[in-house]
Amino acid sequence: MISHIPCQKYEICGSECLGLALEAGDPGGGSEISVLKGGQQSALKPALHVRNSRTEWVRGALLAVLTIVLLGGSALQAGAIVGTVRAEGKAEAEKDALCGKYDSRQFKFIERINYAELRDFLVFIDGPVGKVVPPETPAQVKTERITQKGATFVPHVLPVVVGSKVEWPNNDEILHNVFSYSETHPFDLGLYRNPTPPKIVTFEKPGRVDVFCSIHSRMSCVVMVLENPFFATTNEKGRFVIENIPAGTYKVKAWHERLPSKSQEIIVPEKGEVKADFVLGITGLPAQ
Ligand SMILES: [Cu+2]
Repeated sequence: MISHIPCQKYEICGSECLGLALEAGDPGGGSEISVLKGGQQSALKPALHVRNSRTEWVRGALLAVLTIVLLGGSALQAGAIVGTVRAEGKAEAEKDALCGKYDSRQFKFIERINYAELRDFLVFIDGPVGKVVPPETPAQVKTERITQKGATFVPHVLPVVVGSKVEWPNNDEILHNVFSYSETHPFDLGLYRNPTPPKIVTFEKPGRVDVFCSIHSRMSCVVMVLENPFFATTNEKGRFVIENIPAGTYKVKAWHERLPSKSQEIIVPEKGEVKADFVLGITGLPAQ
């Protein structure tokens, strides 16, 4: 049932409002408004709002202009960096393999790096950018036991903004001892297994933090503590996207834990995206 109710009487609308049509007991959408009707409280839903049309039009136009300025303004000031990162080994190194040097029993089981399959690249803007607000929810580095490969930290590379908390749950039934002797943030969580209260480390200084387990040789990971939130890890195809970057000129760094980093100066536009591709390898190191 639809009825017209003067708004001022029910103190729902502003002074320009001429009336409010309310539909009682409508099971459809819309938030319910409780009003007193005939001395009883009824659950009513707004179905039609009648206002002074001229005032409404002016108010609507002003709101639209304000919305365009606010949204358009922020969109115009932020761009994105998109691109790829891959690694490349030294071409001469393949000669040994091609000439059968690895066929002997002595070298047969030695694992060589497949540069084409390297993962865990990180791309970030080097240096501070604006005010940093660390996330309230701690990031997590879990331990996951993989059959015949030993315990593993997941993810292997964790980028966080400075001031972030990181939880270190042990999901295995066996003991682990998570520690780092890095200059950036040395810590030792001691021996523990699940269930235990979450072990948490807060990273207050920017830099690289290599983390190990004192029991299992294969267990290692890297926490990269960064000075701004503009970073991204690459996907399985080596692609990355860093979005909502304030327009400006930045030093953008591509990083891998076992290769020298490479930087590019990138001009982020006020709108749209700019491309940046990186190839990392053993280059740029001093010859001995
Ligand atoms: Cu361990």
